[in-house]
Amino acid sequence: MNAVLAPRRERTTAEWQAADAAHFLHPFTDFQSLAQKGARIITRADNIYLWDSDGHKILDAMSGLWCVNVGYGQPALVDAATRQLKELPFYNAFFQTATPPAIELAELLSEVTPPQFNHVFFSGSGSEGNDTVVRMVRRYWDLLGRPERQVIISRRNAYHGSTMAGASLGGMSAMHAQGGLPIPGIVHIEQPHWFELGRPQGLSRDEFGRVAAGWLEQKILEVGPEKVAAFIGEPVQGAGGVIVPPETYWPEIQRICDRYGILLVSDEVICGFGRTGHWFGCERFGTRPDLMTFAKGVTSGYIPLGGVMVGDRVADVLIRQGGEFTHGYTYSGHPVACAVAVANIRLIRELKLVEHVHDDVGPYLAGVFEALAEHPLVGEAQTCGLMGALQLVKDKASGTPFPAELEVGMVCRGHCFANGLIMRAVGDRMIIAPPLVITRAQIDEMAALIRRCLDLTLADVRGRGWL
Ligand code: PXG
Repeated sequence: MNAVLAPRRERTTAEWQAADAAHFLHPFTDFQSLAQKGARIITRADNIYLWDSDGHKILDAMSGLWCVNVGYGQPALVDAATRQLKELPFYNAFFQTATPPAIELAELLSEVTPPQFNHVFFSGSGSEGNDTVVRMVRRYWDLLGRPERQVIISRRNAYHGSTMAGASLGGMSAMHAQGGLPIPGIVHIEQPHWFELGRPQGLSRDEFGRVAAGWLEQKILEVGPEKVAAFIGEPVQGAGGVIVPPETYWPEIQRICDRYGILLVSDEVICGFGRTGHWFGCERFGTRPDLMTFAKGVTSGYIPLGGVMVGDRVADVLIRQGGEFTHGYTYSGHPVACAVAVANIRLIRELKLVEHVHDDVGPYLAGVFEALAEHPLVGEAQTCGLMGALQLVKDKASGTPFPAELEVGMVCRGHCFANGLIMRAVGDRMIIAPPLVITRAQIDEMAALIRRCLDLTLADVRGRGWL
């Protein structure tokens, strides 16, 4: 047989783990501790379930990494990729060329995004998309003769990616501590996290939303309004722990951006493509962003693709006054990735997944989480569309957290893994974002697993004398 086409050699889990530890540096991983434990090897998937190399079935309540919106095993996406790979596996979009899938996707994206978006700049990932945002925002103000407008305001505990610009925009202190970040011209304000910041002060959610948005205005005045280029935020902070902001927050942020004429950038890498029960998170919260970063759900993660939707305000300046924008990636508009994205968006439409989340499973999940909020370990339960968070606390009545060093979230996550559920821990916040195709019956199945793992965590925490 042709060696290139030889089937993958079957190996035991231990063999995979040994080869993995010997050669593969994983992202966001303590290499030594992984080598000791051995990686979990995922070998196949279908719908909302994964199987590992020992044959265990796992309910994937994280959609891979917030991305498999249409669920695993959708033949339409596989066929789109196969067809495009055969017809034209690659050509670039530099030097005044284009390919049909990239043009089709650009057209389709302007249909499904809010009306101000009629242009797109493609990248290979969300991080690259946010690098493009930084370059484009500064280019915009340069072209308008305002080069001093350089500063981009973001938020603590935001996640905007892992490149130099993405990690700088993000507000993760552990990331800033490595590599001399943030890069110049990026500053942060506090996040709109009511449970952590508003509740202890006795503020209602709505009062706190206005206070938290006010921090943006304070920062603009501190930096000098003539120096501020843009504000960037995730509609709901995802990696930060599914922090659903108060309803008063985003309208006030929009008002402040308008007042000072600064660009509003919505990072929709997680919230886009139906996650919140709307096509995009900005529609859920009523903002009119000038730029919108996307990735993940655009292809349901079947193949890497990201980009930036460019609103008319910015596109008009870039196109009419622009000249060459000296920026782009080899894979900007990759034909196979774009063909998969086109199929994915058509499938989201055909299956009416946005409506499914908005009218059916989103409200159903909210009810299920309300019930889980009764659990003695849960201090707060929040959902938005098909995202959910359970804040684990030591004392339910007062909302007192566990000491961080106990890592109670990790204890709970361990029980989830052992019980066939992938749910993430961000500190002591347990989070989920299941595929949008999930049914009510599957939500019940997930909720039963979550409840069992909360009970096991409670017993564990009591057993260790932490309660
Ligand atoms: N913006 C947001 C809002 C994201 O969530 C990125 C940008 C970067 O996208 P790329 O494609 O470059 O990874 C993300 C990515 C987690 C986790 O632990 C979340 C992400 C990535 C890795 C881990 O929740 N989000």
